[in-house]
Amino acid sequence: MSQAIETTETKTYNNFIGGEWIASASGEYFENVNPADKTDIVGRFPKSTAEDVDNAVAAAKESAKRWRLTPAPKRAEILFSLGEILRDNKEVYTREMTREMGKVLSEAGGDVQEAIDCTYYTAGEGRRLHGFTTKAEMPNKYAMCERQPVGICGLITPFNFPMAIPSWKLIPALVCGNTVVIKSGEDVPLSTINLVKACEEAGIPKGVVNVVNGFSEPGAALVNHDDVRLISFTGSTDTGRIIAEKCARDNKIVSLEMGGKNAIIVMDDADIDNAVEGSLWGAFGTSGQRCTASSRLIVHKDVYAEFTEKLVEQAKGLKVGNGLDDSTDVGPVINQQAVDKIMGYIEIGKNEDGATLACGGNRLEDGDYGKGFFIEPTIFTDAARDMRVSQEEIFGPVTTVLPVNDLEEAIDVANDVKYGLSSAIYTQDVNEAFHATQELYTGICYVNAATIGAEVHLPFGGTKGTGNGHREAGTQVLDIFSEWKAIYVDYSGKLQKAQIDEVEI
Ligand code: UN1
Repeated sequence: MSQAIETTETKTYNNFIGGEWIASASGEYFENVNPADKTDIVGRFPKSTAEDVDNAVAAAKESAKRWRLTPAPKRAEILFSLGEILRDNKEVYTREMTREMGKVLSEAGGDVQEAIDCTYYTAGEGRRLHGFTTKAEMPNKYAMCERQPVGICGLITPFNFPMAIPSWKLIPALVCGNTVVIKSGEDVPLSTINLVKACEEAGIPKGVVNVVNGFSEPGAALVNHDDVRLISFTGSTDTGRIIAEKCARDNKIVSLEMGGKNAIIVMDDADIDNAVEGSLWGAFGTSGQRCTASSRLIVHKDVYAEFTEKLVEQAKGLKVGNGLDDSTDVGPVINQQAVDKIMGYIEIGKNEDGATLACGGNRLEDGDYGKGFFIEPTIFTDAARDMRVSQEEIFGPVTTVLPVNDLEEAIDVANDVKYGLSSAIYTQDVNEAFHATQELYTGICYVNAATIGAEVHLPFGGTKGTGNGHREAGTQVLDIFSEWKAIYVDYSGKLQKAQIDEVEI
């Protein structure tokens, strides 16, 4: 395992409010630590308060009219410049992301690429933002529909996709003509700051994009702020529920992306090597810290032994280490709290009647591993559907293998969780594949691929406990960040009463 970056002087970063980089009103800072090496301090970031949020919202309010009245194609032009800046700095952002978040360099590069893709794709909407026209009931009357911005948007982002997820929220919010306050993920503030610095450089006017860093205080202040019209949140189901309740009381628009317990079904006719490779990638990529992670592998009994043997053997060969080292397959998890939660679930799995710990199960602490938060790729085999490790989101490098007798049972097991983000099936049978895509009740479904790796031009989100019915990405995200306005133009020059007047034909 390579040494982490040498710590020279620790850099201090600030909030971005009204176009200025300023300290928190608290005057306090917190340290952002490299999860692969706790001695490596990535930077000091403002520990923001409700007062900082007030200032950021005031700045967003001040700039709202100017940005709303900027023609959407012009907003898009600025966003295309932003895309270029992100593309030009991809390498720097990638390394800084791995250093603060831990995921391996190739995956951090993918995260930045997802932000670039999102920016280019969504900027294009500035020249579409399609509405529609239709026929009015009355003669000499015109009817049409268009999107209008919602106002000030509060964006609360998680640690696992430090640039992609902020971009999924920020770019559509901006193209629709809203102004925003972002509360960055406390473990990964630098990637948000990099994104926002790029916004500044691209020429987005002062006050349109604001960032406050810190913990729950600024997050709660944003949710509670009277001038914030919309909250877009990605994170845990527990926090999401609290946010949703608060937003309901205040009549705010709220969009939630929360947990997952995503299943891959492996059928008896599947290409087993392909299924094993996909399962390893889906379960242990990003150390399992994806909402889309393949945390359940539902395997037909006729190929169960072969699949499980290959899976376990290859999982044992994965190299855990610092994500900055090119030979690493699986990086650290994000922090001590994550270690405690994941190790807690591993204990639960070990004690659950019937499940077998087939590999992994340990925190790695020898030598350089002791400096970070490393957990071995862990597989429980012979699991039953109702076990806690088969039901609850672990958000770490842990997956569960469940044997089934046929496709119907596999689909039933796959759907039998409270979440519904992503699902997958490996099979060579086109009938089975299509049947599964219809019956798996998730927002995303893959055939002969793992549950991870969604692309930005398709809708992203889940059913049941994963969300509240919204979809990010694609054009569907525009329904979060804009509201419809129906416009009627009566050019008859007289009073015409819809639903009441008889129309002569
Ligand atoms: C998440 O884990 O919240 O589909 C986002 C994927 C990525 C995004 C994951 N494109 O796995």
